[in-house]
Amino acid sequence: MTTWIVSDLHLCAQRPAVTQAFLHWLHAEVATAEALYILGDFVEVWVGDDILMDTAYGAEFVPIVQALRRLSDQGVRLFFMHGNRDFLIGEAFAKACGMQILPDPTLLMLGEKRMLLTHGDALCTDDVAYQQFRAQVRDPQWQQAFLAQPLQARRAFAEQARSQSAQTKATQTMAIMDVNAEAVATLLRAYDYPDILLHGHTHRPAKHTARVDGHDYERWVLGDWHETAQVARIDQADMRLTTLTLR
Ligand code: LP5
Ligand code: MN
Repeated sequence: MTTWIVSDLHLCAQRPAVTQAFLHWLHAEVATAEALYILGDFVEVWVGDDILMDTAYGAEFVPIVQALRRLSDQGVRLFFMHGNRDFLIGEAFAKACGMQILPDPTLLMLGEKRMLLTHGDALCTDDVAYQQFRAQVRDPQWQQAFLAQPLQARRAFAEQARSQSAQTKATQTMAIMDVNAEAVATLLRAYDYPDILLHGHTHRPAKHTARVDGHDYERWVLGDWHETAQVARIDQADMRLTTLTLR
């Protein structure tokens, strides 16, 4: 049976074709799979699970929740890890979808192989402004205070954060916004040198091979979802990056 690992779908009402393609793919491929791992930035922006109750803003998520829930009820195991856009996805949303929230990072055993899964943003340590922002918004107290604000106010903050982020990114080099080699090495050491490190976030799909402390490893980078999506497909010993065509 197949295990799928995807990342960075950035689902939103502004790009209905991607949501449609995702729903179609769930039905066509994931329904017969063993498991699906979504490694963050599943949605473009998430400001709290109560958005599901909002008739105006929650509507776009209803078919997504229903489709995931159907798969979960049929026995497909669904896992979710937070990204930098949807770190506020909580247990209520996860439960509605039938997904289990995983810590970042999470080690996955695939037969003989050990694969470490992460969103990838924590590895971009050269991006100092982002790491400061991350430390703030991942703080449980900050999240509690943020979630206590009215939905409209949270949406407005998120919009400001998005436009500030776009401005900041325009002034930064690609190198600063990529993973830092020493951060990768530190993570691999901490997990006793997994065979594969798999992440998204940078939207630079690739398979890198490298070596740390004398241990060979592969770093698989998943892509974001547009006309195509680079995802990981695992069928027992056969583990590969593959491209989905999203129509
Ligand atoms: O997301 P992307 O691809 O644009 O860039 C990321 C980093 N930026 C972010 C910020 C998110 O995009 C913001 C949206 C998250 C919404 C979540 C809920 C609401 C939270 C509300 C917070 C107040 O993740 C970007 C990296 C880039 O990846 C590459 O790795 O460089 O990081 C930055 O741009 C760093 C900036 O300094 C982040 C600035 C956000 C500032 C928020 C303050 C606005 C609130 C104003 C209140 C008066
Ligand atoms: Mn991301």
